[in-house]
Amino acid sequence: MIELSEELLLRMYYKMNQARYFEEKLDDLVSKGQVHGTVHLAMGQEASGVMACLALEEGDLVSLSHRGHAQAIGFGLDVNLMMAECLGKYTGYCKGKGGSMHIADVENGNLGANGVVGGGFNLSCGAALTQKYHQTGKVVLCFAGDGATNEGSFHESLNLASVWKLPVVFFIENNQYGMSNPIENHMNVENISDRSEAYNIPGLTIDGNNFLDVYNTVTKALRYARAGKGPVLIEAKTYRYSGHSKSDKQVYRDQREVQVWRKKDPLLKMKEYLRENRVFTEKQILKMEDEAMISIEQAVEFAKKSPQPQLDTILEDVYA
Ligand SMILES: Cc1ncc(C[n+]2csc(CCOP(=O)(O)OP(=O)(O)O)c2C)c(N)n1
Repeated sequence: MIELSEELLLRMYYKMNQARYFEEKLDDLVSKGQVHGTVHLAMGQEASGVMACLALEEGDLVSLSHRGHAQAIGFGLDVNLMMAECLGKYTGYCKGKGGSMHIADVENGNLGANGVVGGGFNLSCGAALTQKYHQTGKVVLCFAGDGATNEGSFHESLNLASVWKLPVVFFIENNQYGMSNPIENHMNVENISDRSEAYNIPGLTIDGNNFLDVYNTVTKALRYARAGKGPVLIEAKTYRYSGHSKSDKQVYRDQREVQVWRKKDPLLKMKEYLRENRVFTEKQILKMEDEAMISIEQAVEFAKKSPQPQLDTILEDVYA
């Protein structure tokens, strides 16, 4: 059993709430036409995205999926700069050129969210090879969705990561759908973690809505990879409440299914845990929720007040 300090539990609950409020606000801004380009919301997946990142050590690296806001918040990105990026402002992480799907901060170890499904696998292997070559003792945490594990890049990356014993943890958020396609229509395995067998690496399936399961499993997997034993594949079973992206009318699923998963909401589950274990008083819980909400309101203010990129910056940071 991994010890959780009060300080860590506080950070966990605060960040899960920040992730939820961030996307609620973003969803609202999308509906008002204030966000250009698409966004992929991860409401319902907060325990996976946030907790996996909170298990990292200083200096570890991440590669985020296209559904990466909760992951980025867990990794410690500044919500002001994230919101500004989503609104296409010059103060954003990529000076407004990337938008929601390309939030990156390479200097600080965030190799970036990725619009290419499966694009993070080989990128993570490259970064992990660098860590191994330079003996940094750092690990790469690679996020992707269930659909991405049908891409060739997933299989090529697991193969090479296994052969070279690379310090990388592949963390798959199985939210049951690839766009409108339910998982049973696009793969014939019960658990995505079964795919690890083909590459002779450990594979684990966990409840992605249970913050403790996610945190404990990723912590152990990172230790394993850090010890030079090679990669680990983790599948976190979870669910997204929103549509695939902003244009999705969700005709492919029954809203009753969404309601079933809402009863297993990761934030509610964590709140129950805090109450049952009397870690914080009701007042302290409410205070954390309020502070998280205020931080997001401030992020929206910051983003709205920020300048648009100037036309003469259009070729800045363009490599090809
Ligand atoms: C290489 C590539 N193929 C197709 C797409 C279009 N696309 C965007 S998201 C997506 C579904 C991905 O599903 P999954 O990996 O399960 O992630 P989720 O969206 O469920 O989080 C697809 C096919 C893309 N962006 N990149």
